Amino acid sequence: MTIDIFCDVIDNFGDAGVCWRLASIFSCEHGFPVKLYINDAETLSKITAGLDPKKLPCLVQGVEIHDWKDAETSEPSQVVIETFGCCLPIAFEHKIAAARPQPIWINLEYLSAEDWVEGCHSLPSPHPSLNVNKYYFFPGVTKKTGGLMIEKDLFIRQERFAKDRNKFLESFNLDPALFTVFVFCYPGAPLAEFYKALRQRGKEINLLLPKGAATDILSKLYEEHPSRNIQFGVSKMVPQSEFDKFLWASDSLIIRGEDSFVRAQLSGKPFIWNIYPQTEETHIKKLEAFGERIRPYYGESYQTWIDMNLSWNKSSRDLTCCWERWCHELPLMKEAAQHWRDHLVSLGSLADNLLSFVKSKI
Ligand code: TRH
Repeated sequence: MTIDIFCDVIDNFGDAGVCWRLASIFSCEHGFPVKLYINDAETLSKITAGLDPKKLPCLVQGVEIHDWKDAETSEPSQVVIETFGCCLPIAFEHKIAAARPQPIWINLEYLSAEDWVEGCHSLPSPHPSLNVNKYYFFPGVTKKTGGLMIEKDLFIRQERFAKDRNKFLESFNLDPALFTVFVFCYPGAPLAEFYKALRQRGKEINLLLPKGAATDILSKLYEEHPSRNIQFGVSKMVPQSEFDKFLWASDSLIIRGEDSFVRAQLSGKPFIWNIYPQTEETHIKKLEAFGERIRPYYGESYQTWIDMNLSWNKSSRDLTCCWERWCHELPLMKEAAQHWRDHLVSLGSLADNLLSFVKSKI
């Protein structure tokens, strides 16, 4: 099966991150020829080893990476995956409609745990002017959705990493015996409140941080109010294939957006989701909808989970008290996170689910 994936990078790393993960799975696990059309290869190159954004098209891990504009003069593959409703070039849409057999055209949507997703998943949407359907494919956390991207060797790699965990943390000058929190969040997160909570608690803690605006804020807070109980380990950006190591090495995770949020869930570690901010508090509705999905798995620790997550996403909340409860209930939370991970695995991998769907339409 030949596959095209279209990626419009809007901001940050999530758009490129989701597309690259999907492209890699199709290429490396299934051996399919994959073309990735992207409008910002520079961003992709920050999370992909071996990609020179100035030298396109190029082949990386079996994926042909093209500048978006190349699509205007290319023929569609058997499966065309538009991501996040990014709108394909008109000329390319015409070619999809005219091709025989017609390619299967998928729009891979954003992840949301809201109820309406189940009703819309896999529905066709007729093109307004061409004789072709586009199918909506929703990732999700329930049986009636497309599931999440899970590489076949993910848990084997996680298990193997366990013996390297201490060395990994030591490479950032962190003491592996300390409680370690990975912090990958937006600069608008309540970082001052978080830092205050860590100082007030007074227990020794490692913060593992990727370089970026949020880390700069935390570093500045540290300079202004140095605290001996807090150790910083700052990492440069690593290729996506290495990203999970941050999660596996940590005891609690603060993650954001979509892809790191998914990876955190699959790591089976307690996580706090700094959700991508939207207008009219839409993101809070999404956070609460997700909360309702995990509630049965979290049982007694659910209240702490949701209070903590709301604190990270609504600045008016008292974070110090939530953090105290979070640390206290960590063993319960860890057990819950693992049950939730098992549930996600039971849904099957999004790539497999998408292929089954495509086959049913051929
Ligand atoms: O970067 P994000 O905030 O991305 C987004 C975008 O804002 C996007 O517009 C929005 O649509 C989406 O979220 C919901 O967060 P996310 O999704 O977690 O993506 C980060 C990616 O970067 C993920 O694939 C992991 C990767 N990454 C690395 O590969 N190496 C690194 O060192 C780091 C820090 C991240």
